Formats: sequence, structure tokens, C-alpha cells
Amino acid sequence: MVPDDNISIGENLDLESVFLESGGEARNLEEFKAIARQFDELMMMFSCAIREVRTKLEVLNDEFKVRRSHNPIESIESRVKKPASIYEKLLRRGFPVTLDSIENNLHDVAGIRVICGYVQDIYQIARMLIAQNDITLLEVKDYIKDPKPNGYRSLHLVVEVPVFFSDECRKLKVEVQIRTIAMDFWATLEHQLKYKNSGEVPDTIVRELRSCSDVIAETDMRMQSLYNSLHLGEGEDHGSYV
Ligand code: 0O2
Repeated sequence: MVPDDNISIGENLDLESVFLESGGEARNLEEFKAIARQFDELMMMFSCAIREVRTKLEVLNDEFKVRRSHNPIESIESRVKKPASIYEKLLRRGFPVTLDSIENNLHDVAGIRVICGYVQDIYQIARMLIAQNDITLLEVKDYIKDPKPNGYRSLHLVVEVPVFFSDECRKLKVEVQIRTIAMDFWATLEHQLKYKNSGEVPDTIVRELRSCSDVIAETDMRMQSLYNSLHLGEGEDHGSYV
């Protein structure tokens, strides 16, 4: 079935009211299907944006391996945000639940997590990524320099990347989280603890998590010093982002 003419990609579609009003009627079901198709298309575009940025990171890592015998990146994970999380975040932030709103108001629908060996690798990878002339840096949150009160540490970048489709070039936002293996270990376990306790973690545990994060940060620094002392002259980057 052909969707109604008044439903076109990128228009201010009110997903929430269509969901609520659909009630099994054919016309609304068609609208629902049309919107679902456009939602799928948007998610496909975000997943292509992830591939573009991921390839850039893999290229940098390969180059480092060959030219400098060093692997700055240990692993890369990526995901497109789940529909339920998108919906929850739009509501929590007071944004309309529309396709345009997803694209304009959320910066983490496409997410990439880069795990590095050393703290200096984080800043080096970040600088090299944003120096590329098709990448636009939209936002930086340096939770390494300024950790969250709970001890969360990571460098977050929001970048925009052009993606070429058959009939258009679309600029899409991708959130890149870059952290060390140690920071990732902490964040993964902290997330699991929070999730298992439905977000409610007793104060004693919160304090203990913060203390573990500080120990981890100290260890990251010591590992960086060990690396630098064995690779004299190679480590010009001293962990500063700008
Ligand atoms: P998921 O599953 O990664 O999508 P928000 O906190 O999302 O309302 P904003 O500005 O997007 O607002 O937050 P920010 O600070 O950029 O961080 C968002 C993401 O960073 C989170 O995504 C987590 O992946 C990670 N993060 C931030 N703070 C913490 C933390 O205290 N602990 C852990 N483990 N991870 C954190 P989402 O959307 O929560 O989840």
C-alpha cells in the first residue's frame, strides 16, 4: 500500500500521537507503517554514519601499527540507540517525539566507543579524527580532566560526518566515547551495578565506586609513565585535548 501523500521523510511527524491514535484502524495503521519505514531509514543512515567514522578510526590504528609499531586502539564497539531509549530521552529532555526531533535534538543515536591502551592514545586519536576535513566537531566533554562526581571518566566527542546516499549527502551526528581499558572496566561494572539496582545505589557503594575510579586513574597515569619511559621521544602528547 502507498502511504498517504501528507507523510514525507523529514517532515515534523508526530510519532507519539500516531502511535496513540492508531487503535487498529486501517488508515492509522498505514500511517504507522509509513512512519516505521521512515524511522528504519533514519536508523539505517545513522548506522552508515557509524561505519564512516569507524573506518576512519581503523585506518588511524592501522597506520600507527605500521609506522610507529604501536596500537593506540585496543577495540571499537558501536551501536545505534534502541527505539525505547530514543523515546525515553526525547521525553526526558522535553523534545517532541518526531523524526526531525530525533535527528536535530539527539546527538548519540549513533554511538562509537573506542578503547585505548593509554591515556595519551585517547587524545591523540581524538585530535587526528577531528583534524580530518570532512569531520566537524560539534561538542567535547572531557570527563577525564573533569570526571563526573561518581568517578566516570571518558572523553566524549560529538562529530558530524557526511554520508553519501544514492540521491543525497546527509550530515549525521555520531557520539564518540574514547577511554582506556581501565576506565572502560570501571564504567562497565558501574553500569551493571546501577542497572541491577534499578539506578538506586546506596551511598556507601557510590563512595566506593568513586574511590575505585581514583585508583584506576592513578594506575592509568603510572602505566603511561612506564610507557613513556620505554619510548623516550615518542610521547610528545601529554594528555591535553586542545
Ligand atoms: P547508552 O546505552 O550508552 O545509550 P544523558 O546523560 O544521556 O541524558 P548526555 O549529554 O548525552 O545526556 O550525556 P553524556 O554525559 O554525554 O553521556 C552519555 C553516555 O555516556 C551514556 O549513554 C553512557 O554511555 C556514558 N555515561 C555517562 N555517564 C556515565 C556514568 O556515570 N556511568 C557509565 N557507566 N556511563 C556513563 P546513555 O544514553 O546513558 O546510555
